[in-house]
Formats: sequence, structure tokens, C-alpha cells
Amino acid sequence: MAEHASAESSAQRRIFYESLVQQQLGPLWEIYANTLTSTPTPRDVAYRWQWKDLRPLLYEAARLVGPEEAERRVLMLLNPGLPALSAITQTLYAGMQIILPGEVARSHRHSPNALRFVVEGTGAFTAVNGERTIMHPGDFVTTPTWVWHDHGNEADSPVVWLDGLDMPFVTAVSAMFYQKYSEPQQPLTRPVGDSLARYGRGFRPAFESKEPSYSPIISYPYAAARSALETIADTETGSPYDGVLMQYLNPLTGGSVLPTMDAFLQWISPGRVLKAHRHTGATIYLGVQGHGVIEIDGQPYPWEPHDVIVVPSWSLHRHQNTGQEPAILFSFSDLPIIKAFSLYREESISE
Ligand code: 1HN
Repeated sequence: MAEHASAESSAQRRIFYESLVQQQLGPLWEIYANTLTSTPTPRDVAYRWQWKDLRPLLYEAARLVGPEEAERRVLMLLNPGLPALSAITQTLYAGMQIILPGEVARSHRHSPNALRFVVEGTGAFTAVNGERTIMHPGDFVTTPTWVWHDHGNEADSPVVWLDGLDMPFVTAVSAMFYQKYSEPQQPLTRPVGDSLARYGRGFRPAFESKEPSYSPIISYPYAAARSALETIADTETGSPYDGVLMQYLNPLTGGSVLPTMDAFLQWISPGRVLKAHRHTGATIYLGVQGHGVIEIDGQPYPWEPHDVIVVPSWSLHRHQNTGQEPAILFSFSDLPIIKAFSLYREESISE
């Protein structure tokens, strides 16, 4: 009998394994097959948060919890597959934030990048680096890494938006920094509309030479984006998987709007059933207008406006418009992280 199979060697093995534990060592051969999987096995799972369930709880939060206590009054969207994390995917965080008339969410900055998509209500503002932008439903607002930002509502109705941050990623790479501003609100140094005037009109200040890793535009208004989608969808069918999918851009580089997150607005024409595909990178969808279904790994997730659906990395997904109107979805993903490290792969299943 070979030595490694004898009774004596099994006793030796037990002692050997115990001493490994004491020395903070481990045998690779025990985890090898579970780690080097042939395809990705995300811990986050596909899930849907319905607006009809979330909305009353958000307004209840607004009744029960004040802005001083909350700093930001947000209900986090917690992925059932990540019970120990405040996360919607292994890299991304999402939450629904509400701000009531007269409230201020005080100024701070942090290393995670943030984005917002306005869900309901008009007239709250986000201030970013000395500039205010007034928020309307469907506006896409960026708060890049380490910029001072605060919110306020000087209008007469509550305002709700979806927050997306790269916080789980920033935490995983131990790069979290956070600072409170000395005052509740930062001073305003630039007029409303300044960043859009400078960078959002197809020209740029010729007297500046900056090429930041994030978009200098702090708000991409919905009215302009929706009308562009409508014009394009008139003659263009777009991608077989995503229909007329438009990516929000950093106009100074033509690249991603934030260093870690891509964001999109998507138009699926009435009656359209798109093709299934899968790719690395996780995506969070928010229904904006119309009705649709995202089928994820064979399971249908119907959506209505303001429902949120998470599609994990490498899940086979397919879009369909199930209503009479155009189906419009906002989405954001961790694709810039995936692509920065050459980890992007995509596959379609031929039918
Ligand atoms: C944050 O700063 C905001 O500024 C929202 O509105 C959500 C979640 C985690 C960490 C920081 C905001 C946040 C956040």
C-alpha cells in the first residue's frame, strides 16, 4: 500500500492539516475546483424591487426619520444573495432616497462615485462643486469621486431618486475616504446650468485643458435625452439585445461617465422582443416609462415604472416590451471596472 493511503499517514494528515490552520496556511487543492469555475458564479442573485411595495415604506421613512438623524434618508436595495453586505451586487450599491420640502441633506464628500436618477417630484437640488442642478423626473445626475455634494428641497413636494454607488467595490479594495463639509451646505460659486453650458452643447471651453476621469456634466436632463431617443428610434432598431441603448458619456473623453460606472437610457419599441445574451458585469435597471419584462436565466421579471431589477454578471437576459407605449429603462453597471482589467466577455445564445 502506498504510504499516503495508510492508517499511519491519515493520522499524520490530520496533524498536518491542524498545523496548517495554526500557521494561517491552507491547501489550495481543497478550494481549487470551487474557485476556478469554468464560468462566473456571482453570489448576488437576480431580484426585483417593486415600486408599489417600496414607495409606501419610503414615505413612512420620511414620516418617522428626520434628515438630522439620517444624513441621507435612503432605503437600501439589498441583494438577497449578499446578506452581510450593504450591496445590490458585489461591486455596486443602490438605494431609494427621499427628501421632503424644506429639508437639507448636508454637504460631504467620499471616494465612492455616485449617480442619481430622479424617480418622482420636481424642484429639489443637488449641489456639486459649487453648482446647483434642479432635479426633474428622469434627470440623470452625477456625483463623482471626492466632490463636495449636498441636496436640498426648496420646492413644495417630496422628491425621490435612485442612488447608485460603487461603494462595495471601493470597500473591497480598501480605498474608502469620507469627509463632512464644515457647513450644512457648500457655497455656490457657479450658476445653475454652468456645467451643461460648458460641456453639454457639443463644444468645450478652449481655454481649459482638463481631461478628468469623470464627466464634468453634473446633470443630463430627461427632456433632452428622451427626445433624442425618440428621434433615433424613428429610423434605428439598435442592438439586437438592447434595442436603442444610449450611453451617457464624459464629453471630454468620449468614455464612461464615471470611472467605475456606466449609465444608459434605453428605448424598446412597442411589440419588440429582443434577443438573449450574457456578459460579465452586473447591471441595475430602473423602469422609467412603459411596461416590459426582463427574462433572467429563464425567469420572467415584469417591470413597471420605478421598479428596480438587478441582473448579475453572466446571467442570460432578454428584454421585451409588453405594453402599448415605448418601454424606457435607465440602467447602470460596473462595466468600466470589468473593462479596465480586460475581463469583459459577452455571449449570445443562438436559437
Ligand atoms: C451618499 O453620499 C448619498 O449623497 C446617497 O445622496 C447614498 C450611500 C452610501 C454612502 C454615501 C448622497 C449614499 C451616500
